[in-house]
Amino acid sequence: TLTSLKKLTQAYAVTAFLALMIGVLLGPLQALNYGGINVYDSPLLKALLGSYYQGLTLHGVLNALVFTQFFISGWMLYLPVRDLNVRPNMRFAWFTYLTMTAGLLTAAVPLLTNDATVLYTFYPPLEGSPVFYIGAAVMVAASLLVAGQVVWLWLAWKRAHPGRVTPVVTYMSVATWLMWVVAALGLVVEVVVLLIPWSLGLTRGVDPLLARTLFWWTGHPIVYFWLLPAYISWYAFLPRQAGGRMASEGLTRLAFAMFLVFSVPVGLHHQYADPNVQNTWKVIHMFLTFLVAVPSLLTAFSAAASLEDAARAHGGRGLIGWVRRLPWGNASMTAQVLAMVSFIFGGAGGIVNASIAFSPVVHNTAWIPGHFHITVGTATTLTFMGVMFWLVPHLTGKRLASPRVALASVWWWFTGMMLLALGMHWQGLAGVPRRALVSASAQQGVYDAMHLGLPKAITAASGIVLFVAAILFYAVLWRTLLSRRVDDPERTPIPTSEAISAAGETLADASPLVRRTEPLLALTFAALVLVILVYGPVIAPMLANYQFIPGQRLW
Ligand code: HAS
Repeated sequence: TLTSLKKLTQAYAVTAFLALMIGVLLGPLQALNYGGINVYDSPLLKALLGSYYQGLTLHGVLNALVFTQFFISGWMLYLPVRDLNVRPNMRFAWFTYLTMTAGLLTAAVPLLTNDATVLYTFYPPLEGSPVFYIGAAVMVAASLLVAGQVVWLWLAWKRAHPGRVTPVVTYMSVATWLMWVVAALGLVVEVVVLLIPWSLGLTRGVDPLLARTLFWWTGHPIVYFWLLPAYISWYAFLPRQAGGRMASEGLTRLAFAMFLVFSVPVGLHHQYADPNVQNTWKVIHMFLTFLVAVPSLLTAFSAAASLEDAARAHGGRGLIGWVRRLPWGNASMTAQVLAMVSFIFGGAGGIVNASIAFSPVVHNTAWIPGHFHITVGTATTLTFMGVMFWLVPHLTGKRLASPRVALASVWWWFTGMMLLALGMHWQGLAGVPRRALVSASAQQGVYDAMHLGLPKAITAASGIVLFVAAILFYAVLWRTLLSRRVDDPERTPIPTSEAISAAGETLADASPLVRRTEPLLALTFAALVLVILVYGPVIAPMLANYQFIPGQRLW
């Protein structure tokens, strides 16, 4: 079973990183566009891509949706199974992987033929081929099957171990999967009930406002579905990699319990500009958004505490001088710490976005892609890149090829993303829109008149820096994967950390915090109730006023 499980995890991870590789190659085209250089008009790209929007759709779907979902599904099945030492039904697990891959291949056809150029948000009335929506639905359904399998295994473990505290890695994984189940409901209803019948021509039209609302029901918590698997690494594995211990198991559990309850009822912060939604509800979603930032602030505290603990244990001194004593030669640790550093800015920007008073300044401008490249592009992606440096040797028994190149690749990635964020936030504040071919000659004059030479140059340069980072990273990854097996894979163990403040084995001995956060199913129920309370009054009038708007095509 273990060999099969490792192969499955490898299959998920390799599929994810293949998707990212294609998506990342399209990235510099976007960055150059915001640098005022339109490479989409070059003969080669004209032959390959239907338009800027097709390139942008592929970039967003592959990086944000496909890469994340495949990596996370493998990662968050593998970790709890190893943590609990249970035997999953491997046939079912492989079936799920194959279903997800079938969904991906199905959705890929219209994406590649320019029949689903609807961007990764697929807002109606922009209309794509039904094949795209069906493929996407199958992919999401497969992720829910993984969720079901993990929750099932955890419940079986609980039955077999009454009175025991769920081990912390499993706790974090199950909480994330349960959050995703509540979160995915919006997207499932949008795609299955609204978009698929509409794109098949079975309904007269679709209501864009209702569809967007259901989309953001899932669309905001999906960012925590991308972030929390990285947090699992920051909490459970990074401390050991840095030579130290997790700060507090209780605090870790509290953070994940809060994410489970508060991640979903916040989606209206993406819709402040939408008409026909009462301001009261927008403001309520805003306050709940501020609340869901709290577990990230707890994480910032815990992560910094465990890094400081590690560095001081190795002779680190001074208020911030201890930082030098972290093992900066370790590419896996470095990737994750750099991901955290960038996330300080990404998180702060998120709080600006969420503030209803600031939102009109930044909404739909280049600021927003600036924000999400130092969240999903680093906190998530750079962390997963760092994880791969130990996960691949652990799964395969192969040694990491060229650790120095691996180290260089993560510094290049971090630098590229920080430059991109700087250039894009700057341009956004000046009013440059997002999702637009700003380098097209018709609009060029407007942006030239804005004297944005420096931020444009920074953005264009970031695309090149990220391109180099990707070449370095993939050279290491493919060389490692294609090398020969030299070790027993278990010689590279999962770097599970001990905790300074552990939870204890039994619920009877555990602290009140650990005991109260243990019932994850009850917390899921609370999350559902909260979602119904804050979405019910928003969605009910939309249903009563359902509008049939015909589809439009962008390409
Ligand atoms: Fe966001 C838009 C608000 C987090 C991703 N976001 C987006 C979009 C994406 C995205 C993809 O309220 C674009 C969607 C689209 O296409 O339209 N976001 C937030 C808020 C947070 C947040 C409040 N976002 C994320 C994360 C993402 C992500 C995480 C991906 C993984 N976002 C928004 C809003 C919009 C938005 C509005 C809509 C904008 C609009 O107008 O359209 C919060 O969760 C952030 C909390 C985070 C923190 C930071 C904690 C810091 C940590 C690091 C500590 C560092 C250490 C390092 C310890 C408070 C944990 C120590 C260093 C040493 C060297 C020792």
